[in-house]
Amino acid sequence: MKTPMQALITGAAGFVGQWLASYLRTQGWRVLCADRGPVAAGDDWFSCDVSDRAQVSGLMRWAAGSTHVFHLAAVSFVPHASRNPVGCFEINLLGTIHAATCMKECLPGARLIFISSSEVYGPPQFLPVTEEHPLNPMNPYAIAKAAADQFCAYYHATESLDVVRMRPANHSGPGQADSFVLSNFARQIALIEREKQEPVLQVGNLDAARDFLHVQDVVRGYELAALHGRSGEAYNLCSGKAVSIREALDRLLGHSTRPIQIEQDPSRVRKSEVSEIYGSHEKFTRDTGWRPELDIDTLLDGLLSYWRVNIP
Ligand code: A2R
Repeated sequence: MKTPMQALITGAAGFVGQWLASYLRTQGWRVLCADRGPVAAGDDWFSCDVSDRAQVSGLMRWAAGSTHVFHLAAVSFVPHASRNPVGCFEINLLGTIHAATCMKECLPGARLIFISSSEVYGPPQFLPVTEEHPLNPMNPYAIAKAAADQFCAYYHATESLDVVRMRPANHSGPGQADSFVLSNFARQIALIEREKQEPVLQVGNLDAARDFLHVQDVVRGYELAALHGRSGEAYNLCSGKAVSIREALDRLLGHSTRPIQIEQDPSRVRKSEVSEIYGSHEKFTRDTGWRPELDIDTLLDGLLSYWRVNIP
């Protein structure tokens, strides 16, 4: 009988980590989970702060037999990273260096799937953004991800670490924190429908256009990267289309059961906002066959349904 793949997921208690663990299990993987802080009961969970090398080494030993490490643990929200750049670098950069170097020692031969970010490209010099686009990260989150991404490439070249670097575009879906824009809008609509918020929706910059993916397409992509990605390569994971925040909001409002006004909140407008960005997933599609399957309406419907049942 074929030995099942064994995945170790760091950041497994987070938004994408939970989706990834469930998806991999449905695909027949054995899944081991790690996150910081107290862990869920069960022998498949391990508590580990990735900024502490001794803890990461302990994690890799605990996860003996893993064929793949999906490294998701990170400060994932850009404004939090900007408020605490030291913490961001300790987790997003050092945490990745610890994962890569400890894997070489404790899980030789295993593949690292490092979750980088499309933020590493910065303001686009051309569209769609391909993997050849220069890295020009513009905030501490993106700078730390870019450095970690480059460290993985270096460690592949010098130490033959089997690593695939994923650069996902914005992604969302049920369960995402409401600090992220689409989840935030959907939650506000659900609150308004329950009359727990005045019928006024607070927004930031609506003119920005972004490349959005459904989290289910993302985790399917991560599995394909694990199985078919070429070692050492970086891959964009994106829809290939830009949707303006205004359009996404209009579509969400179209599903609302109440009339809602829009109000701009200056504190929600991000500085040096890139007006439009979208990527090319051609390289990843060529190497793995992945294509996005869930459109923006499916994503928005899922968010609204989620918040309608998950606000207290
Ligand atoms: O911040 P917490 O306590 O919610 O925990 C987060 C965890 N994490 C850590 N785990 C181990 N050691 C650390 N020092 C550490 N710092 C944070 O990583 C959380 O449970 C997880 C990240 O999940 P989310 O914040 O929900 O992010 P999401 O959207 O699942 O993104 C996954 C990956 C990240 O690398 C993003 O930068 C990338 O996809 O877009």
